[in-house]
Amino acid sequence: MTTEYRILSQQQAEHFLEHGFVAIKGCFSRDVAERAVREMWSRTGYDPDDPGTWAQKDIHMPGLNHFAVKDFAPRAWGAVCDLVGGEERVNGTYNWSDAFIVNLGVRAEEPWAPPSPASPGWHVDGDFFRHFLDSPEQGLLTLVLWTDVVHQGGATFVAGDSVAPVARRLFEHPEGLLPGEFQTSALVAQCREFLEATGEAGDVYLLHPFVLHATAQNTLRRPRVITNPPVSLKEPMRFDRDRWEDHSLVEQAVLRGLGLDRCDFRPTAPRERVVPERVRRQAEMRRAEEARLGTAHASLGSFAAHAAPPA
Ligand SMILES: O=C(O)CCC(=O)C(=O)O
Ligand SMILES: [Fe+2]
Repeated sequence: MTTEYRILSQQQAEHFLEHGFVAIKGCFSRDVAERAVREMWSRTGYDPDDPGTWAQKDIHMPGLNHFAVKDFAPRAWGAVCDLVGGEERVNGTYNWSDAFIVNLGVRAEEPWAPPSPASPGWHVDGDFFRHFLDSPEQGLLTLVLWTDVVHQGGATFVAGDSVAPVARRLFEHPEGLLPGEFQTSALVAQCREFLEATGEAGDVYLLHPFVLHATAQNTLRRPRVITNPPVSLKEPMRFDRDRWEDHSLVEQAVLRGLGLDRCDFRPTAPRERVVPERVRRQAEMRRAEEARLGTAHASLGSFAAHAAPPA
């Protein structure tokens, strides 16, 4: 029995189960992306034409403006619903923001090395909660591309076959794992499928929340801008639904990774929020941006109002 999806083809659904992600092309226009990137530059205070001013190479900006994906990028929204098992499973309004992650030349001085278990920084997203196999806080990992992103130009490193080892680790730890407790080196050592998440401004990668990924080298020093807004689920995932097809694609991928048809998972410790160091750092960055931009700050985010998805 096959499920009808709003946006995804059967092939894309199968690709997600097999490789941990789908890429949805052209979710918003290049014009809107360019406006967003102009705002990013004015917030940094760097001169886009003078790399000598790019003091920091890996910038994680605070989100100042939030906007509904449903309006801004309807096809991305439809695909998110397809992956998590329907709109009714999404918690609240799914928003994106201008919390830009900018790679201006990470490890540019080192010779290029393709993604491999030896690359530094492999992690799963979700630095703000204790992770269980069924956690609802990070329903999907999303990479929104605001610039063109090219080979050797800071395209996020992705381990496409990492869902299974991460699922097994979480299955073996019903008490949950804090963000630093995954021991990702041992997990990524089990992976063989490494790729760079390249694409064009306006493309969106939707990845399984268990996909290991890492900040990439940008030996080209070509400015690369993305965001990574999580999707939050209303309820924890379930792996014991009455019919197989009632499981979302994300849940099906977990069961596939575990080699099980169903599983009655119960956390043995309470769900827990964690306040990451990132929150304090970003509050500080926000104050620095405000001091530099003054009232101009208030008018940022207008790019979102100009969204007109390409035909
Ligand atoms: O900059 C990137 O490509 C990845 C960033 C990332 O994975 C994160 O901030 O969680
Ligand atoms: Fe990440």
